[in-house]
Amino acid sequence: ILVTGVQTCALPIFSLLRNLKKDSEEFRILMLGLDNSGKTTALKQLAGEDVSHITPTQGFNIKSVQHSGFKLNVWDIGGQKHIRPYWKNYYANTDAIVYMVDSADVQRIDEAADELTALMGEEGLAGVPTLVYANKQDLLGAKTAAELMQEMDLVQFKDRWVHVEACSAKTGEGLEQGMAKLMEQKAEIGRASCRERV
Ligand code: G3D
Repeated sequence: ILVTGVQTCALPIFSLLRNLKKDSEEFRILMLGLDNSGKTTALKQLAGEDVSHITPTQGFNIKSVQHSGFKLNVWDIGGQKHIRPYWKNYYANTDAIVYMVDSADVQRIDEAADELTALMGEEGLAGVPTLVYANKQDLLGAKTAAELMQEMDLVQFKDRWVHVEACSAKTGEGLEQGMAKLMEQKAEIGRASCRERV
């Protein structure tokens, strides 16, 4: 049998993870990080979309995308002090924070850490599970996940689950593993709250 015209098409990561979440629920993620950390590249891998089709919110530079029951709001953190008060409008009902770090940009690790600490202090985001992507692992000199954990002092956040996953948004490696851990964590919280109610 001759099969023609078959295209191998990689499934977007959210499609693969769809079974890990309850069908009826929307899973709302805030993806943040310094400019150039790789958010747009990761977004493309996760949602499988051509990023040119993701419409930035006017004036805010916030990109939103919905896919397979996941909703992602993505923006650069750092600078933009005058519009920060408006960010709160996007915090509501956040299920998870994904924080992107350029592990190869050693000059800006402190800045990335400071911004994350400020974010973790936001009242509306208290206790929200946080996945930190140690991105750009394909680059020489990139800090490992363990190094970032230590240098960004990520163990200081006692009020929530924080996990660092090494990845390359460029190749896609590590992205799915990180998201799967986040979903498992969410499921675990769900089971625990069910047990409390019984
Ligand atoms: P941002 O949305 O956080 O600002 P982008 O970041 O996704 O626009 O990425 C910024 C630059 O980093 C892009 O390069 C992008 O290709 C690159 N990049 C993102 N992730 C990775 C990665 O895992 N490895 C490598 N090597 N590069 C990555 P350009 O040259 O287009 O500006």
